[in-house]
Amino acid sequence: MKKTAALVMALTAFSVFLAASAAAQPATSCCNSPGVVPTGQPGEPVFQDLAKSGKKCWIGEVNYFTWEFDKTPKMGTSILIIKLFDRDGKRVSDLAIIGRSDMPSMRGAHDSGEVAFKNNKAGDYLLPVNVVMPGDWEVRLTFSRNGIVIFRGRIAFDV
Ligand SMILES: [Cu+2]
Repeated sequence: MKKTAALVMALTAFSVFLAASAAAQPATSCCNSPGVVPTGQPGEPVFQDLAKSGKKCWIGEVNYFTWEFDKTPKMGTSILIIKLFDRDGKRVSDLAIIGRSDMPSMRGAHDSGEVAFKNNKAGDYLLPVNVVMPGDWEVRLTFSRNGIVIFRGRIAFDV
């Protein structure tokens, strides 16, 4: 009986201690929990949707380009071809272009990573795109001059 009473008293004292220490916590300690922080990375670059295949896509007022696939994309490898021009319509190849393909609906599942386009003799920029599953696909394009990104665009297509 005595033992029980002592235990009850000890528990009561402990509860009071817990309540006191909880009250002593700063009121702001609840904030900054991961759930409160907005998801998505701040400053994530925006890739604007490009004009249709064969249409002029302007990069500022200095260059424009057109894009096309060597064939309608289907399962397997298609080649994405970009032709770059100066403002007067003369073919140029003085920009670096990087492509990255993936399926938007399952981002990361088939991410190609950033792959540099390669120039052929005519100055076309070429990128093999590996379509490994039917569905929605995209290629994100990044254009750079002397290491500085000057344009980002996105091609979306279904297979
Ligand atoms: Cu997929």
